[in-house]
Amino acid sequence: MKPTYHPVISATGLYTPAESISNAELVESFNAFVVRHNSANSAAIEAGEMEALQPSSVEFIEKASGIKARYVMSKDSVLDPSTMEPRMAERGDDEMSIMAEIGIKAAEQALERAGRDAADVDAVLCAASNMQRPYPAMAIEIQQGLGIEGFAFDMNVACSSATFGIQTAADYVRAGNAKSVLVVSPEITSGHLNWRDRDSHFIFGDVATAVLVEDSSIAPRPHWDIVGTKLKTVFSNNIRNNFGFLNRAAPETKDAPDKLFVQEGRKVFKEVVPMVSALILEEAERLQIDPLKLRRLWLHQANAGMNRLIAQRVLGHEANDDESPTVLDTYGNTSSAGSIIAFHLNSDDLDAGDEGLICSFGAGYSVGTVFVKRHA
Ligand code: CO8
Repeated sequence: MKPTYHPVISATGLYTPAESISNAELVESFNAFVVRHNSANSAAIEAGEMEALQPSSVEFIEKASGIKARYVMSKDSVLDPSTMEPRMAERGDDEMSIMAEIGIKAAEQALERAGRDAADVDAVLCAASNMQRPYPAMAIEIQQGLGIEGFAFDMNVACSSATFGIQTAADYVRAGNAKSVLVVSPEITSGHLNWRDRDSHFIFGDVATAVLVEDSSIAPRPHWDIVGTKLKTVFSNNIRNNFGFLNRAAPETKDAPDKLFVQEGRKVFKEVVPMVSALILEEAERLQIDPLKLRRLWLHQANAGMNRLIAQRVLGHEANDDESPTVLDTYGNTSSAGSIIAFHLNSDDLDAGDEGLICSFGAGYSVGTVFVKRHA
């Protein structure tokens, strides 16, 4: 008889950078940059040839997004008004790269929590918004750092990278091609955020997460059954970054705003909320899960208002913190890692049989749902 396999989440891991930036610190630095910029360009501004930059505000940031702070890998250079970007010393080819380093830290925690020896893992997926180089794959460096045999590759679906990674890992398990797969999401978003852009300078933070997806036959107890996964993409220019290897040498590339993260935040908000809620409800129906009975939602952490609306449409009432926990206030938007951090920090208290949903959404557009059930 053909064997059947059941993918589960055995454990998760989290790496949080040591340094955090509060909204007050961020706004002070941004506003110092605005004063410098406006005074350096005062003649052009007075002549009407250039618009004066406007200051940012802590109140706006908190009200519009729910973000109060974010962790970063390189605080001083991000806050210095003369740099306003992370400055991390380039490492030699014989040293471990920074994305691999933080990814490994998150992965080691997941392995430890699962009681799994790295040598027993079959594959590593590095699923993140940006890779620090095209090749060799970050995933293969992580694989080597952990001492894993088998195979590894990178995948990028922006904020949905981790959930797309979980489905990919689950599919390997279902097909019998792997029994233990690590999905690692090192998100150094500070490197592609435009810290000089008032509309978005407050959004992102750095972190790394790891999810160990395994066949139930080898999984530790308790674990999380993966009841069903669903992915969807619809092309949109509303979240975009044009930086790439084809324009790296162009003189206008440096400091060009379109070579960093840009978005039409309002349009994203309006278009993504219905798309995500509809996908969740359709998938719940297909899986014969009553959405009103979902014990907890671990949603992508981009905007508190967006999560409030999505949770309300799914659960049928305004969700409290227990039903839809937020990590946005302390971590900011950590791209694909957000829903995984929320799950990692807020899932141990659930009981056997409780059902919940990990859900991501973001650039592409891309949406990923992972319905899970606590297994004793
Ligand atoms: N301080 C004070 N005032 C401000 C500021 C500021 N910093 N910024 C804007 N304002 C002003 C504006 O000028 C505007 O003024 P007016 O009304 O006079 O024109 C007013 O505030 C309102 O501005 P907005 O319309 O922009 O404000 P919103 O209420 O729409 O809030 C948000 C802005 C928070 C960006 C909101 O639209 C939002 O969160 N939208 C959803 C965004 C989202 O989910 N994006 C997903 C992106 S993540 C992703 O997919 C991963 C991508 C890859 C990772 C990249 C890593 C860097």
